[in-house]
Amino acid sequence: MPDLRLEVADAVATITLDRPDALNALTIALKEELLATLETVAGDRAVRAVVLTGAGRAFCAGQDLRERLQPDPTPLADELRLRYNPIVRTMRAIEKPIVGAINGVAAGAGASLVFACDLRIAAETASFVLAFGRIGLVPDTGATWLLPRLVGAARAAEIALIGDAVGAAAALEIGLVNRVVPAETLAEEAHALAARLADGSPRATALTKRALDRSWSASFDDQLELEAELQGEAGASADHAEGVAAFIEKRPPRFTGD
Ligand code: T3D
Repeated sequence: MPDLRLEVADAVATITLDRPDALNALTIALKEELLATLETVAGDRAVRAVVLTGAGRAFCAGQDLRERLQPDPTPLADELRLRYNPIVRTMRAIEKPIVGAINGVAAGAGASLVFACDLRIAAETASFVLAFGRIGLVPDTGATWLLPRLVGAARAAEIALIGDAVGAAAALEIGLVNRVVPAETLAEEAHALAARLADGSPRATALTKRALDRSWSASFDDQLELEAELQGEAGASADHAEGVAAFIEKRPPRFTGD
């Protein structure tokens, strides 16, 4: 897989978009590799958390605009349905937390990939730009749904309609990212955060991710019922029994995901 790297260590899969000369812009090949890698990671019980990052000075500059100038490009709507939407759907459906490690600029669909992560940790040098308007396009790949939920309607409108880049410090202030760290320590800190998530009960983490996602379109009563259902499932797991035993025995739990 030439445009993407996958490394697994400490139950953390790190996926690195690896086209640094083009700021990791998304070609058809890279989108297909990313989706296939997410699916592989989803099915690998040895992986309990994921880090998504970029090689070089950018996280991802969105659609590769040079590729779109090739003869007979896929119509935009089809490209979204065929390749972009399945990526962000998989990111939200995958039963493992995804930490975005934003090492530089995230633009267009690159920003959408960031929004689709569960947690976001940014280098001080990171920035976010919904570059779509500058090229006469509409924010896509989930951006119009995810961004208002992350930062609120007013800020989302400003970011989407005006299109100015949001720097790392501002992104932290508006809740777009969870943490900002020096660029030199980003990879290490993202890995450490993902490793902490990987230490938790995989079942409980997966169900918590599902509950948080469902809350965005559920009524309070629906959510109460969902919590009861998911708690029934979590409560019947070996991980719950292990968590309680570890607490009583004053030792760290050893979760298996069962
Ligand atoms: O299929 C569909 O089209 C529908 C889906 C659309 C989803 C989208 O993502 S649409 C939005 C596409 N992305 C953009 O419009 C962003 C374009 N890039 C930029 O605005 C700027 O490059 C950045 C703000 C991201 C960074 O600026 P800067 O000054 O740090 O870097 P640069 O000099 O502009 O770029 C460095 C190189 O990367 C340069 O190549 P060169 O001249 O050194 O050979 C540049 O052409 C290349 N590059 C940057 N972005 C893209 C790209 N090449 C292809 N596609 C890109 N998106």
